[in-house]
Amino acid sequence: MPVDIALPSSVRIEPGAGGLPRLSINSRQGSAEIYFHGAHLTAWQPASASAPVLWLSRESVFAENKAIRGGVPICFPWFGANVADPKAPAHGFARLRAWTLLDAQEDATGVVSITLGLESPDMFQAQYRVEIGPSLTMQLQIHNPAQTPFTFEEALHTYFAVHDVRNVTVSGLEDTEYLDKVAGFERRIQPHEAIHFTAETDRVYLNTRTACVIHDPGARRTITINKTGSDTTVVWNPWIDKARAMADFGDHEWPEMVCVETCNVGDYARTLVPGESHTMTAIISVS
Ligand code: TA6
Repeated sequence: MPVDIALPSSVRIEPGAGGLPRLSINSRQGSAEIYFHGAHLTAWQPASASAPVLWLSRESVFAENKAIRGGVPICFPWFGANVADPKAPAHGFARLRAWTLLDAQEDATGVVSITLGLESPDMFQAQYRVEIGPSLTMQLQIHNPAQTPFTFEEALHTYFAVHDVRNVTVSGLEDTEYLDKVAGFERRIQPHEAIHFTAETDRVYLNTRTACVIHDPGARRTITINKTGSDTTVVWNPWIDKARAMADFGDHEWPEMVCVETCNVGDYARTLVPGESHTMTAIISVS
C-alpha cells in the first residue's frame, strides 16, 4: 500500500489479518485499527475504557473480495440488497474496495485524525475521517463531481461489543416508526420504552436524528451514539439462527454484539446535485 503521507509516531502501517494492510493507531488517547480494505475500522478502545468498544467476529474473513465481519463496515452507495442488480454485493461496494490514505494527524492532546478517500470519477468522491480521542468521531462526506444528480444510501454499520445482548437495552428510539425486516419490513412504532432483545432484531428506524444509548449493565457501561446528517438508525442482532447461517459469524457470538447503525437508507436516501456534498457523522462515547 504505497503511502506518501507523513505519519505521526502514533500511526503505523502494518500487515493485518489475512495480510491486508492496516493502520495501527496507539496514542495516549487510546488505540484503533483501520484496514485500507473498505476503510474498515475494526478496533477502538479509548484510554478510559477497560475493554474494546467495537465487536469483531473471531470468524471474520480478511480477503479483498469479502467484507470484514464486525467493526464499522461502510455501506455505500446502497444499503442491503441492490434492487436493480441482484448480483451486486449487499450493502454496496465501498466496503470491498481499497481506500487511499489522504491524511494522518495527531494533535497536542494525542487525538489522532485519519482521512481516507475513495472515488469513482464520474459518480462520487468519498472522504472518511476517523478521529480517535476520548470519543470516536466517524465522518463520511460524499461529493458529487459529475454533471448529473447522484442518489445514494449510506450507513456506518457499527458493531458494538456488549456483555450479553439479552441484558442490553437501547434507548433513544422510543415512539419512533420503524420498518421491521424480520416481519417483511412491516411498519411499526417503537413503544415508549427502550428496545430490548429477545429474538432476531432487524429494524430501520425512520425520520430520527436522536442520540441512542446502549445500556450494558453486564459490562457496567453505556455507549452513546450521537449523530448529525443522518435521518435513519438501524438496530440489529442476528440471534441464534441467523448467526448460525453466517459462515463468518460464530454460532455462539451473537450475545456479544449489537449493531446501532448511523445511516440514510430507503426513503431517506440522499440526492446530490452536481457539485454538492453531504456529510454524515457519528460520535461514539463510552461511560
Ligand atoms: O444492518 C442490518 C443488516 O441489513 C441485516 O439485515 C444483515 O443483513 C446485516 O445487515 C449484515 O449484512 P452483511 O451483508 O454484512 O452480512
